[in-house]
Amino acid sequence: MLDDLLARFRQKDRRALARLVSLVARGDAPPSLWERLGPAPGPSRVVALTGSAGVGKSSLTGRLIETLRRRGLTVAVLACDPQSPISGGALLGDRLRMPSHPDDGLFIRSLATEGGHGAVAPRLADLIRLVEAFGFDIILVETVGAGQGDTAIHGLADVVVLLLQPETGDDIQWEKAGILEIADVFVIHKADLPGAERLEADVRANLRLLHPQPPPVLRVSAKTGEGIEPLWEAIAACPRRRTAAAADRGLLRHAQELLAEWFAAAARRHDPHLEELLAQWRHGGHQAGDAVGRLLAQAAAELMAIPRPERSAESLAATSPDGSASPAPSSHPAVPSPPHP
Ligand SMILES: Nc1nc2c(ncn2[C@@H]2O[C@H](COP(=O)(O)OP(=O)(O)OP(=O)(O)O)[C@@H](O)[C@H]2O)c(=O)[nH]1
Ligand SMILES: [Mg+2]
Repeated sequence: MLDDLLARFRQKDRRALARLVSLVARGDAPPSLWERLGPAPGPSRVVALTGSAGVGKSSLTGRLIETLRRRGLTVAVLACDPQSPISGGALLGDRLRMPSHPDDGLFIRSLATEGGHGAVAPRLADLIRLVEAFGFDIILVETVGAGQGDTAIHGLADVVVLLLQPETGDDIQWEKAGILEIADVFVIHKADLPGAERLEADVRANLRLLHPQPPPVLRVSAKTGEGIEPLWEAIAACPRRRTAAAADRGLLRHAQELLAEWFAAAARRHDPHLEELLAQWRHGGHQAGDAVGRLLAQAAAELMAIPRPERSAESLAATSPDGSASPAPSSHPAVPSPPHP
């Protein structure tokens, strides 16, 4: 069954995607799914919209979908919904429904948050990985701003957009611990309502205290369409957080693999320096930090002394600055290309 699903998934069959999303969301996906899925065709931009219940996240998601589809970008929506496990357009309100003629560039799924991290559905990271492997340009994630869940989404999304609305009578809606720190873009939503200007001034003043270079603050209304295009411009201008972090981890992984490879080779050829160090280590002659320092120094001296242009070029090429895997196949089995972030 999985074979068939994966074959159809690779042919961009959205029904197969929907089935796999259900499997993963329920925690029923076999572990082998991930290696068989293969790398994503390209990194998606994951954009999280967060904010209190009723602030207009779904309505704004609907507007963003229109803007993105007009630009020819494909969009997946994962809506973390505390109440409803039902899928589809009802969640997005009257303004946006699932297209009756399936739009191949759009996939919408609502996910129950029960059992997840506050506002975030369980297994959201895997679900993002799955829809990314399908090849969507943009993944929009709706989460209810519930403090803890907001922090969880920070590591999963490239860009976190926080929605605030005027005159809720809830003065501390945006002063919750941590929320100002994690958002990359601030939306004063329902800007058609009175009080938007004052809220914007308040938010800007607070952000200036926190950040030397405050993030963008935009007035937006899903109702009138005000500010939608500038909002997308601001989101698109944010660096891809996931990819930078993945590239950094990739460098560390390369270093670990190279060290392990050197260690195995030196042991095989009975390198006298290594054997001496190991003998002392076995007899408790070194503290761990000291022994590690000597080991690294030996490895570094050898690795730096031997010119290996093909290896260093390969290592660098394996992770391009945007974090994507190099198309050039690695000829060095010990230094594999990093998996797609
Ligand atoms: N005045 C005004 N009302 C809006 C705007 N956007 C959404 N609303 C209204 O706000 C209410 C909540 O909108 P949703 O889009 O469902 O908000 P949400 O944040 O997704 O809500 P939850 O998913 O329940 O947390 C609805 O009654 C919308 O019609 C806006 O720009 N201006
Ligand atoms: Mg909603």
